[in-house]
Amino acid sequence: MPKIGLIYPKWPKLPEQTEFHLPPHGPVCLAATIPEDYEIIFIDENVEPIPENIDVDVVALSMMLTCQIPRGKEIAKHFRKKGIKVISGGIATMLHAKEVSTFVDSVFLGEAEDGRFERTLRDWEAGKLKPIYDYFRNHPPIESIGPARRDILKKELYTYRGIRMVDLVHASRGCKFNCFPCCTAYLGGRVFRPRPLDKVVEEMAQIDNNRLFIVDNSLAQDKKWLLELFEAIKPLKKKWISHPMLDDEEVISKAAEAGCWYVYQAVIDTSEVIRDRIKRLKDHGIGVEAAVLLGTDNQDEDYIKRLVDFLLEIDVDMAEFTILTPFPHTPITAKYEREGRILHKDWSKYTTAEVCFIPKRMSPEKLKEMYIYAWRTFYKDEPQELKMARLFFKVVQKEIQDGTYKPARLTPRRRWTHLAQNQNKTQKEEYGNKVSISFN
Ligand code: B12
Ligand code: SF4
Repeated sequence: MPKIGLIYPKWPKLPEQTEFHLPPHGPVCLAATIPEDYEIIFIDENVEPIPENIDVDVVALSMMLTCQIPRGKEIAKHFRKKGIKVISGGIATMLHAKEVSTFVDSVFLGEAEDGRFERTLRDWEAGKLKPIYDYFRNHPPIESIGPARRDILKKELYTYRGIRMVDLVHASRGCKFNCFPCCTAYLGGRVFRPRPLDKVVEEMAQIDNNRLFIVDNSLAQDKKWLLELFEAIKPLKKKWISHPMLDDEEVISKAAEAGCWYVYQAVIDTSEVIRDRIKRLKDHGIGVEAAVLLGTDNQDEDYIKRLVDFLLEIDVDMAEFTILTPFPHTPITAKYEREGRILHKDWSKYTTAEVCFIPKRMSPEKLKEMYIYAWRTFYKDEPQELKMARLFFKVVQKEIQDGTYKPARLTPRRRWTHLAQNQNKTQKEEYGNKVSISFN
């Protein structure tokens, strides 16, 4: 039986954010497309080191973020030196296809379903692996997306304070919008592709976790479909979080009934529109984590201060501040390139915690200072852990109400102590010599 090493390279978390890890979704979906006659050895480097003696016949490298590229390159180099072929795929592979093709044996562009990755592996078995498998924007039929293979995850590694985090699932792919900082339009060609609802319900029902993250790009694309989705998943009594949702009274009310626990909501300004939108969500008992992008051309130092005051005023449950980053294939990058405002292409710094472009109304240093200011000021009176605990309490209350609450089974103390001790360490400090692959 061939052994495939499915590897998800480490990426730096936002240093200001409480560190926890969600199960990677791309790899578990990819795993569902790997033929049954393969043994899958899955390593998510964010939660465990690549074992020194890892024994695999072929490597599938899965990269979602630009900042995973440098580490992916090291990993590929390591395996290729041993004569093991490396096939790379995932969002960051598509965004950096040319560069990735210089350090792996084969780049796979696009989605893996409908037998596409299986055929790639059969080519490898026959010694006929091609340098490129190009399915970019040539999407497989949406019905071919099967349930993700969550059995490859070591569940005890995805906990926070001993409590299991959310499991990830998606009900649609693609996004019809084309927002300035986002590459989804490039990846998907602005096509919204909902999955058949019976398949979504079946997959959600199978997940042995009551708490889910519906990771669809946007739940604001099709009102009719949203209402059908919520109706279909309501009987499961799952509790879920999501990216932004359509600001519509009926949609929000049905989402709450269907178990919506909290949503990420982009907060771009201090307008009444945003204030009302957040109030609407909160009125329905839905928590709000504000996703706040810092460094847009309309922002100066005072604007950011006002934005933080506004978030405190409207009492969002949590806030995630990120620095606008010129990721490849986004509308904003095309503009900044034209204007000569990109500072560098050191992908390891494309984490959204670093300034990689010249802001319009501040120096890069000032923007970084304001980013730190935003995190510190927002969490000054009530630390992040406490706000997280409050949000968690919301889901517990909802579960108690509908009888789905199960007291948490804590992970073994030894493991938790290890995680707690290593919370803010870099991978090198944390894993040290336990990792066979050297860090340059
Ligand atoms: C879900 C998601 C997240 C989740 C990730 C959860 C997880 N553990 O997986 C969370 C919320 C944590 C997250 C965080 C961030 N995200 Co995000 N996220 C997404 C999102 C919406 C969907 C990704 C996804 O799961 N898709 C569904 C899966 C099934 O698709 P897939 O990964 O493409 O996998 C398929 C194929 O690619 C293929 N495949 C995958 N791997 C491999 C490997 C091989 C070998 C092969 C053959 C095939 C293959 O098989 C799969 C099935 O077909 C994307 C947008 C998008 N359109 O994709 C943004 C996206 C990836 N995120 C993005 C960003 C910027 C971020 C942040 C850095 C900033 C932010 N706040 O948004 C943060 C991280 C901050 C930090 N440093 O801590 C950017 C990436 C930009 C970049 N170039 O780096 C994206 C593209 C959105 C955007 N704004 O443009 N994100
Ligand atoms: S930011 Fe969200 S809504 Fe906008 S294009 Fe990207 S995925 Fe779609």
